[in-house]
Amino acid sequence: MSIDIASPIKSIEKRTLSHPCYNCIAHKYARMHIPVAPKCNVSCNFCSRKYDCVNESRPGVTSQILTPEEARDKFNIVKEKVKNLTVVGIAGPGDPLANFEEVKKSIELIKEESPDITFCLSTNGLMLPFYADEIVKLGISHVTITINAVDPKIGGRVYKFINYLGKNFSGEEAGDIILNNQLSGLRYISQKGIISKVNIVMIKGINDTHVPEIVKKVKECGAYMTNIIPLIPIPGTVFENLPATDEKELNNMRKKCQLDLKQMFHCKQCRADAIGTLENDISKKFRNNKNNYRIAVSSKTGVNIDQHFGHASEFYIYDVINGQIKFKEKRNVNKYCNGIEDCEKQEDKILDIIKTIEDCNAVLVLRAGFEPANRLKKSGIRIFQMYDEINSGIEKTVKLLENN
Ligand code: CLF
Ligand code: SF4
Repeated sequence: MSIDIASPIKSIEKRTLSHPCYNCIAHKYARMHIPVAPKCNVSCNFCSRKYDCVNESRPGVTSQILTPEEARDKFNIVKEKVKNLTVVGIAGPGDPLANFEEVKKSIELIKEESPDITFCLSTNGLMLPFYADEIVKLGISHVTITINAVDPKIGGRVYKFINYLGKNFSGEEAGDIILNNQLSGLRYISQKGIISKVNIVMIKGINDTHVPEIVKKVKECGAYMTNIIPLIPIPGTVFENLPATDEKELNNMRKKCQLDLKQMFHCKQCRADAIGTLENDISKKFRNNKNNYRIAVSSKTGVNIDQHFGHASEFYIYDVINGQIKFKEKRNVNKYCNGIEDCEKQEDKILDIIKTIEDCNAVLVLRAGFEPANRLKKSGIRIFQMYDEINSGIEKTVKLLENN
């Protein structure tokens, strides 16, 4: 059975030949990522959700989220300027299948403008069996699935948790659920003629010796190639203290696995808004300077930034999306600063607070002690001490974050 991609236009073989990731000699062609997928349905132990999905992107990078209409408009601008553009990819900043409505709409809108363009998508695979038919119908010809283990026990060490059909799972149970869906999804789309690549994050002490087994298994399920990528530890994540994957060991592993299946050696771990050839990213030219941020505010009433960090029993969480400040929610925490007798427990309580706001880029407080400020910094959360009205404080903070 083969995929029906508005056929007379381009065969799947031609699309693969002009896809710069699937074919290393197609380096003269450009791809464009549209960052329309902010949410994720799993929590990988190497991921900080302040940034783009690390399963496909470079760690520590944040892309500006677009609506489907904005993605279409940006595509039209890029298409005009980048004549060698062959591929539109969706690789985050979260998981495309956790944002399927936005992904679907974006593809439909872009297809109306340019029916000949190749569509590519990268997912953690949890929801692949649910959306596989829609993916085929939309004419997405190339799909990447990140599979970091084919043993649920090992998978259970890679994910902090997965959110599956509204429920959180962790450990081996999570590893089992996601693996079943990844492999059945991979088998299904491969049978339908989609060309699939499997990304594997090589993590020392977790799955490094297991990588050849993953490659063999995904080959059996129909994968066209694998892309073994390095772990780059990010501060504030469970794997922050693991070593970065050694480049030599990585290349040796790729060479070893090449005997079983085609390997990618030229991946750039690019941004969720990357544009251009793999060698020359020109996304900066097409980006406005506004990034997206999540900011926690310590406030007594929700009007002013007027609460000491240690006295906060709740934080007001705001998202700044494309420069617009939006209130998201209130989050409760245990106070840690109850008096001198509680001092020995402070350590844990600071950790509780940090966990409550770990997905935030910054926290705004009236004052904070040296110890919590230090711990927040280590977790990658910037702390700003000020007395101000909340919106005004956030605006000032965003300026500081943009300039830094
Ligand atoms: Fe993008 Fe990924 Fe498609 Fe390529 S990237 S969704 S397959 S169009 Fe390419 Fe970038 Fe490596 Fe990805 S270099 S991170 S492999
Ligand atoms: Fe992060 Fe990507 Fe894993 Fe989601 S799938 S937790 S965005 S690395």
